[in-house]
Amino acid sequence: MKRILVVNGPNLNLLGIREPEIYGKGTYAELVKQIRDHAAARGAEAAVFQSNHEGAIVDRIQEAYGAFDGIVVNPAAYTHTSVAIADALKAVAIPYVEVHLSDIDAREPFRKISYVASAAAKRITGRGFAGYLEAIDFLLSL
Ligand code: CA2
Repeated sequence: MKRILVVNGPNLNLLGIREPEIYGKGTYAELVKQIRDHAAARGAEAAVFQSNHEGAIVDRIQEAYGAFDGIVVNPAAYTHTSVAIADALKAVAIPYVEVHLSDIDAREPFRKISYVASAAAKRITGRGFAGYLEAIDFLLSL
């Protein structure tokens, strides 16, 4: 059975609480359920992780080495700042998809910079929760 790790960065645990016009109305718990159900329907397994701490995200990515077939990552604000998360993703050499709920290229200029983009197998932005499910399908097709 293929295993997919989904990694979510800071504040995504607050989904559904504020800014529904940018991030949608769904809660974080609903996102996790959709991801798990989607993977299971395709005969795969998804492990979902969220942290507000950069080092904890680096640790989780390192632990994925040899244990997962693909990673779906939304580093949230760390997308635009973290060389450490980008390095960890490169180090484990597991194919990964960069996902963002919003269209980061259509927002503030600082959101156009992504440290994880260059080594990503695919980038999906502005598709809301569906972006995570499309990312899983892409990774399972590899
Ligand atoms: O669009 C995305 O998925 C982002 O990765 C979300 C990050 C943002 O910093 C990135 O530029 C784009 C922020 C997630 C914050 O989530 C919230 C949830 C509820 C209320 C407020 C923010």
